[in-house]
Amino acid sequence: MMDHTPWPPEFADRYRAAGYWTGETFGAFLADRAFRYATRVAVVDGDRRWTYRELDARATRMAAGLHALGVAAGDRVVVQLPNVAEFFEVVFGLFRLGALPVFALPAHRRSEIAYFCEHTDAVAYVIPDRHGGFDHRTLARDLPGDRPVLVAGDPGPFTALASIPVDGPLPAGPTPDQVAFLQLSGGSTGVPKLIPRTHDDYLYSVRESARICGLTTESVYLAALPVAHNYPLSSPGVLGALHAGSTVVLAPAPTPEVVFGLIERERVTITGIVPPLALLWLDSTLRSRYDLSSLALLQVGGAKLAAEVADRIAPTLGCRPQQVFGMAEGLVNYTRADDPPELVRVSQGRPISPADELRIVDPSTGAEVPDGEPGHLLTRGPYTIRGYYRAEEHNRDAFTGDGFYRTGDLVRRLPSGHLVVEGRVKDQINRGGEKVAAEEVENHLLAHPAVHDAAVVAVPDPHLGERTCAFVIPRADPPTAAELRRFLRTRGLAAFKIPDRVELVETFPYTGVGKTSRKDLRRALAEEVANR
Ligand code: J2J
Repeated sequence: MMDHTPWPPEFADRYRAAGYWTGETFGAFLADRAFRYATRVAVVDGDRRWTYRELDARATRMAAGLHALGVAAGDRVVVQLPNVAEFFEVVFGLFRLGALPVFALPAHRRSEIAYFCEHTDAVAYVIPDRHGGFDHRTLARDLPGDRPVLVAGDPGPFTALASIPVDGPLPAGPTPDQVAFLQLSGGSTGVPKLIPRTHDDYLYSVRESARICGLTTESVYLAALPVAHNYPLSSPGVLGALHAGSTVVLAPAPTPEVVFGLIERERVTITGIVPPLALLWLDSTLRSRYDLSSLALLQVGGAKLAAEVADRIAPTLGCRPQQVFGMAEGLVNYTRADDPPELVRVSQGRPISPADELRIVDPSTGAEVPDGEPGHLLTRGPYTIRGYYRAEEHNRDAFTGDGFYRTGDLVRRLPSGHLVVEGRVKDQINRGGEKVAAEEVENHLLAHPAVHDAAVVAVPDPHLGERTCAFVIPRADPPTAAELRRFLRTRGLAAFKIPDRVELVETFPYTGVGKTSRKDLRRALAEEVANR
C-alpha cells in the first residue's frame, strides 16, 4: 500500500508543462534566497533577528545534526513548535534531509500527539520547553514509545535543540515530486487525517499566493496565528514571505497588545488572522496608541467573515481587507487587490490557479447544480491532494473516483468566479477558525463509563461564529458537565475541542445506527439548539 496517492502521470505532466510545478524544493529555494538576500532579515523573534544567510546556515547545520542522530530521508518527525525562530531551523533542516515534519499545533495534547507519533511511526518529537503556561516536556514524558524528544529551550531530561547542529556531511536532498511534510486536516472523522504535500505542489501555491498578495523583498509578514497551521504557513504566510525575500515577524500571541506593538516596531505590512481576532483588533481601544500605518493588507480567513465586519477594516485599521478561503488539503481562494469592493465584502475569493477545477454539486444526488445555486464544493487541481496519508478506506469517501476532493463546504459561485461559503455538509464545528470533528469528541465522551451516547454539534456564537455543544445521554448515575470536561482534559484532548456546552438529555430526537443517521441526528440537534 502506498502511503500517499500521487497525481496520475498525465496530470503531473500537464502541471509541469504549464509551469505550475517548477521542480523547486524547499531546501533549494532557501539556499537561493540566502545567496540573493544574504544580509536581509528573514526571521524576527523577539530580540533575535536571523538574516537569510544565518537561517540557511542554521538549517544546514540542523540537517547535518539530525542526520547524525539517525533521522533519514523519508522519516517522519512530529514538530510541535509555537511561533519561535527554531521552527524554521528545524523545518528547513528536515526539508533538506528529505525527512517529513508532521505539523502539530501548539494546542494539541497527549491524545493528538500520541496518535500522530503512532500513525506516522515518527522517529522524533520536537517541542518547546514551555508554551502558554504548559510544560510540553510533561506531555513528552507521558507518550508511549521512546523516540528522541528535542526541546527548544531547557531540555529537562531530553535533548536540547541547540546541542544538535553540526558541520557534517548531508545526504542528497529530496526530489521535488516527493512528499515534503504532513499537514493536519481540520477533520470530520474519529481521528485527524494527515495531508501529504509535495515540494512541487505546495511551492506552487506558496509562490502564487505570495504574488497574489503582493509580497516583495520590502514586505514584512506578521505571523499572528500559530505558524504550523496551513493558513499562516502558506497563504502566503511565512513560507510565502521567505519565498519572496520578505521579513517574517513572529508574534508569540495574537492579542492586540502584542500584535500592535510588533506592527509598530517592525513596520509590518501584511498579516493574516481569523474572524474573531479581526473583531478583537477592531474593538480594541489600544489601537489609537500605536502607529499601525505600515499595515497595508489584513487577510481574514479560516471561517466566514461577516460583511459588516469586513466593512470596518479599512476605516478602522487603515488597511485593505482580503478574504481567504482555504484548506490544508489544497484549494485556496483569495479576493484580489483589483476586485470591486463589493466582492471583497461578500465573497470568500476565487481560486489561485486557472487549473483549479471546481464542481458544485447537489449533496444528495451528486449532480452539478445550476450556476449560482449553492452546492457541495468538489475540487481537483495542481496543489490539491489526491488522498490522505495512510487512509485508504477514508479516501474512498473523501475523493471521487476521478480524483476530486470532497471539501464538505457548501458554496455558491458568483458570475465573477468568486465563491460565497454558505455552509457545510461535513460533521465539523468551525470554532472561530479552529476545526473540531464531532466524531472525535464523541468518541472521547463515549469512553466515560457514565455516558451512554453523545452527539457534538455547533451552536451559533456572536464572537466565535460557532461553539461546540455536546448532547449526552447519561447512564444511571449522570455525570456533571464539569466532570465530563475534566474527563476530556485528562484524556489529553486539545482545549479547543472540549465542548463549550454540555447538555444532559434523556433521549435524542431519534437514534439510529450507521453513518447517515448520525449525521441526521447531529443536524436535528443543531437545528433544535439554534431555534431555542
Ligand atoms: C468560511 N469557511 C472557511 C472562509 C476556511 C487559508 C485559509 C484558511 C485555511 C483553513 C487554510 C474559510 N470562510 N474564509 O488552510 O491555506 C473552512 C472551510 C474549509 C476549512 C479548512 C488556508 N476559510 N474555511 O482554514 O484546513 O470549511 O484551513 O474547508 O484549517 O475551513 O480548514 P483548514
